[in-house]
Amino acid sequence: MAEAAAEAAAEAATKAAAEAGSEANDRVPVVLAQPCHAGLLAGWADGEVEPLDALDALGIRVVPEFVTADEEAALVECLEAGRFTSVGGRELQNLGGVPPVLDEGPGMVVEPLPEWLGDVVAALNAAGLYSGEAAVPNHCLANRYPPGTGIAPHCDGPRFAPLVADISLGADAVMVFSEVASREIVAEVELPARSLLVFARDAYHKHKHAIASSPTYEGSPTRYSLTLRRVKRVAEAGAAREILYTDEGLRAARAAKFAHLRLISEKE
Ligand SMILES: O=C(O)CCC(=O)C(=O)O
Repeated sequence: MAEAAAEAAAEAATKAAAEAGSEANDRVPVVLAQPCHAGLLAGWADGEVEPLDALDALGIRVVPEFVTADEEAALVECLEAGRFTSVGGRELQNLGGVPPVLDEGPGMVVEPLPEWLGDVVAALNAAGLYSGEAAVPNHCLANRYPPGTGIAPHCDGPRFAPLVADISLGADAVMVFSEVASREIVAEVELPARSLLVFARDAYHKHKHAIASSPTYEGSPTRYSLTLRRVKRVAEAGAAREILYTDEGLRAARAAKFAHLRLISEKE
């Protein structure tokens, strides 16, 4: 009897933990070709290479056709196999865990990124984007923008290592960067479908970024984006067990999830 109760409690804990974190989606890896991108971004994140232009000097670069049309379709299929949560207008999936909102607490309970995303991270690594483990992404926010939605100006802030890789899928968009202090728009960056945007340095620390609402004409394509970042504060294994398997931990994880969703919805 006690065993059955313990089993039921464990099952409930596992279910609640899954709801508190990202959605399981065990699609096979999407294999990326793009050998021409190998080494393309080596030293870029640290500002060690000569900037190509003013945008690059700010810490913003776009790599067109980072994925092929076939790879784009396969990635969208993987996303559509997962469950999106609606936040304001935009819809999202947290892959890799739910980033902590508050400064206190044990940090993100890390879940493995889905297998289908593995080659995307490998491709970013092969492009030379990451100079050390401290920047390698452990989290991916997948956004889906139904017609008429976008994301309001915001900074990604200190929760993440200051290096963002953002892959656009399905439709083009424009990302607007504005100075935090003056609110002056400094760049309107075209993000064609299949491109990779990377931003770091001043673009990360001193600027907000936003995506204007997507078009609403009949048949307008849905845009998706994969935003890959490193969550800095992660729970140690012991703390993670406590979060996942105690009532108090689960309550805290749920509260953190709602706080995270509230923070995100403020960007609408
Ligand atoms: O959709 C995008 O390309 C940007 C998403 C974004 O800014 C975010 O998720 O913080």
